[in-house]
Amino acid sequence: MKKTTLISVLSTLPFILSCTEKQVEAPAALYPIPVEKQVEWQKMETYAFIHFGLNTFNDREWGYGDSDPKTFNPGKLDCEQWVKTFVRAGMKGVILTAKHHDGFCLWPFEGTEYSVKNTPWKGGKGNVVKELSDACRKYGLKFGVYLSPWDRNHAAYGTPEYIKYYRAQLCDLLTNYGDIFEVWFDGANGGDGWYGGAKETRTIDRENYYNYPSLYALVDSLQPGAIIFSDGGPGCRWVGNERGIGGMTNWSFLRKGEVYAGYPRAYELESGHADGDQWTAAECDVSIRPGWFYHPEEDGMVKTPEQLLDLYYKSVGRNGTFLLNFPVDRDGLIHPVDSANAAKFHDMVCNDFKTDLVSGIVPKVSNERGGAFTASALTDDDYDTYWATQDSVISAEIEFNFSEPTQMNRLMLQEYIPLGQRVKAFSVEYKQGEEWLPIKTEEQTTTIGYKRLLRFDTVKTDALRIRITDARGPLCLNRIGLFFAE
Ligand code: FUL
Repeated sequence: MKKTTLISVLSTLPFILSCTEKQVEAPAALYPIPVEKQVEWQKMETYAFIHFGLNTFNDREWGYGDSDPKTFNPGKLDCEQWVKTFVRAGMKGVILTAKHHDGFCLWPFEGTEYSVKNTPWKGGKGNVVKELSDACRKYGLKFGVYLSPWDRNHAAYGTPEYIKYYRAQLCDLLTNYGDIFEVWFDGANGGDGWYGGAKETRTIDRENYYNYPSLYALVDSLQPGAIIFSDGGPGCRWVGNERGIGGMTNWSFLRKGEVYAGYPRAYELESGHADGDQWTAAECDVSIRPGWFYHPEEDGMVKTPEQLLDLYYKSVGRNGTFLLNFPVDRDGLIHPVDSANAAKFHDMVCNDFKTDLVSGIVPKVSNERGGAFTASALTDDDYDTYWATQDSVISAEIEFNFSEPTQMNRLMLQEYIPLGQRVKAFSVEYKQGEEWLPIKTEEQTTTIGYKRLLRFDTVKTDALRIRITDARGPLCLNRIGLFFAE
């Protein structure tokens, strides 16, 4: 070798060395991906809904818009009691029906007489939106509002004038009550109503009447941190049923611009659109009683802690959030049965996930990207560390071995969603002797997303493996937990 060649080889050595030492790059994001506030919203997992208003006092679900405001008189109203109930139930926020379809406002909105200001409650000086938002701040809960687009009281409903009124209400709510984490645009719209005494049926063009894009822009400008809920998002979507149940296959995507309020194929919302180009995860709403509003005859029909736990697995456990409604009663309180059941439900969740059998255990994986993206990230407590495969690898096995036969019946899987949702199919097996047998579960093991929880028949085994068999791209999982719920 000539001397000059040797010198040039030697001079490139440091470069070659620094290349091999170079940090392994993270997998590229796989679109669509959530914005940061959507990830934070999904981490809330469970939050409460409140339906309260004139309907409460008139035994209605959908007030016609003509109930007398004088009937609204919650003698013991105490928003701190509501909020303490939610904190005790492990919930992270609450969304209030500031105005339901009957048009009655729980705050003294200037543009109408149909509000708390014309009720006997606190001599007309009360404001439920203020009291609840204050209580939320005091106890560390997030606060959100439901403002029904449909208004069966307003004389101008159906005309452009009503849209001005509606925007003014939204502005008021989003300006004067601190941070709002979610704004709820209900899908029920148009039909018969009192409408200032006209008592008629008014149909609107559901897709265009409200000019939703401009309403969403208004929300974004006033509350940039808020998630916008509607049947089709954009922030989060309705799950397509009011039973609180997400699809076993649940993509956090929708095809942009396709779903609107009253979308005829609502069943698609349970699973989302696998080929969607907009990140819009599912929110699973359900009431703790049959009705959304309080009816005394439903006092004996409150969902049991066991039923709520089942719904938790079918919502949060299927890549959704769980929005549980509490119908505040005529005293202005959450009924004791409802709060007791919600608290017990939370205890049951905590109990099911009390001891993570694989915490800190590093599983054996069939592929690893290297660098920071190692298998140890699967069982640490850091949300933002994750195991990833090499770019060309879209299936893998993850195996846990135990030093002695161990009982288990719950599995938790989490994909690192800031980089997208990827997994399409997986299976779970446990070892018996030399054989691998499938766990017995009623769940289809398809998507994972933010969180997937599997309940399966108890096994006692010294090894469990998860086989991810198909995905949209290289795998990125940040958490696996394994539990034994007694
Ligand atoms: C529906 C409404 O019509 C119900 O009254 C309730 O508010 C529920 C959450 O959404 O669309």
